[in-house]
Amino acid sequence: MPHADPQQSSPIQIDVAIVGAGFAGMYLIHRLRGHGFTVRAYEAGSDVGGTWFWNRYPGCRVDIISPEYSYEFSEELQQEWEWSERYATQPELLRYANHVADRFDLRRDIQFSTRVIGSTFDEGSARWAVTTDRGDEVSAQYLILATGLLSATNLPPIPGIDSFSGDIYHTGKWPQSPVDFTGKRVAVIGTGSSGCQAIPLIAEQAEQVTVFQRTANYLIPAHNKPLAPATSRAIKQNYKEFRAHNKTYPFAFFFEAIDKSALEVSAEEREQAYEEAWGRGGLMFLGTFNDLITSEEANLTAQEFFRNKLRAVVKDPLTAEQLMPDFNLGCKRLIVGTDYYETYNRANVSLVSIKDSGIDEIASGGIVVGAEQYDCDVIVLATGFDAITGPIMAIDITGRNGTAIRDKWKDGPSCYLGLMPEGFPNLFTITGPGSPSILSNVIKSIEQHVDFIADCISRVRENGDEVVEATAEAEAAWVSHVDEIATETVFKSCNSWYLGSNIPGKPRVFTGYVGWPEYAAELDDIVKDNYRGFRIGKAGA
Ligand code: NA7
Repeated sequence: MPHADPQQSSPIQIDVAIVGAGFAGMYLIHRLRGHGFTVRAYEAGSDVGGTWFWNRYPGCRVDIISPEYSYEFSEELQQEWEWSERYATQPELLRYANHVADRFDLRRDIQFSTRVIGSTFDEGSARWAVTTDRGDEVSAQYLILATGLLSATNLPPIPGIDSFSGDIYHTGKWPQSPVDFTGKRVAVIGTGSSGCQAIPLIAEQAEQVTVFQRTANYLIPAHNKPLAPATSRAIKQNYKEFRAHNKTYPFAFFFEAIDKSALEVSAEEREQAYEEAWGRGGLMFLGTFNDLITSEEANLTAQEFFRNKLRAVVKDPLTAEQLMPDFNLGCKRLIVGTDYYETYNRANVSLVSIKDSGIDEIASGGIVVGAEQYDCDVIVLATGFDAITGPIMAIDITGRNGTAIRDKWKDGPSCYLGLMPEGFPNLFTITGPGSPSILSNVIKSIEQHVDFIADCISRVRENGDEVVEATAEAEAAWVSHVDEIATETVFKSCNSWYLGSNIPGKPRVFTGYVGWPEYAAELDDIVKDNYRGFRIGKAGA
């Protein structure tokens, strides 16, 4: 199989340059090699795994059931790998990534500890000139951004942060060796999924934990448990059907909604349905009724049930009130967690609501809110990510007519199908803005995009063409279609990283496509329609 030769003189000539060696980059290498393309991936980390390489904070787990959150491109792989728990931990997911890299001999086409810093499209040759922070110069026909949804960490610009005398860790860039909190006073800023997963475990070790919460979120119990061998065997006997079936659901994972409105049943029936969903746990809680994401009135019934659950767990009434979210359930991604609310019943854990005040500053010895300083030895920033577009905008990418992606997207990202921004020929984004990505089992979305791209560029090559690019009309129509669908849901009714509104100054644009099966059908139609919305031709034409 042809592969890129790193000994070649500069610039290295390859068919496809890939940015990132997480789950998307890894499958790209495998799939494109299979089509005879020369590929090379550039990865900032020192090994494979992407999100699961960097997020090593205590308690880090996936929120989709493990046998679903995995590749299906190789039957042998899915038969031989054994998941040990319902929701895999980060170490297990990283072992899986390493296993895949070894099994398919992926590392020979990955350059680690290398960050792509710039890329310019040459209109004459229709090739991308790619540069890295290690001085590499690469010429590639295609540039594929497998940069991940949650890889650019959000470091909040809190005044005085550099003057803190203790250690500061961001959950998304956690040290490779475990952090010992024994005897420490720990401040945690942020109560999204990362903070809520980490806090219970940090609290077990630390002397004291103070949690700084700007927005209370909804956490649904995971009810995590070992994956029974019989369950695993049953799935493996019919893996193909299991995968196909799960992709018929709106987010491409098993999500059986009761096909009734929350408003059409009696109060008793509703309560019972919520109890059962709570007992099952996980993201599926949002599917207890078929209109929780489309009707605010229906959503209110789920909120009320949730609040009662919370009051029953958290003993201190003021803390319980502060932990109550005040927006539609599911508007921000639900958190799937274990023992989070129970942790506030511990004597060494306290909650500081900074909803109205924010944090004034970080001093050398602690965190200052109003007139009060909360002393601490360690700060954990669980402050999330500049999602989806952050890692793309961090690269100096210049397309046709010298247009920079940073300029094109300054008022919000526009991208045809979440796969290709117009004006950037031969450049693809995996799970880019406007695709189901953030609202899906992302491994299914990755495989879908990689397969689409591999088939598309093979077709370009077979026809003797050199360029594929999105048309401006197709992109504009797609962007408004994505927004139209989102407007019919509760997803735009709060501030979330789905909308970019967690990052100061970022344009507020909904970046997900609601409805995986409809999106999949659209991609199929587009291919049948001879790549409708794309222009395919010769370089320079
Ligand atoms: P999230 O979900 O974006 O959570 C970040 C948290 O940090 C959230 O509570 C934020 O409050 C808070 N935050 C961010 N900036 C600040 C400042 N400046 N001051 C105080 N608090 C702040 O990121 P996660 O890493 O937890 O999870 C990301 C996804 O990973 C998650 O949805 C799962 O899909 C897996 P805010 O809500 O913005 O008011």
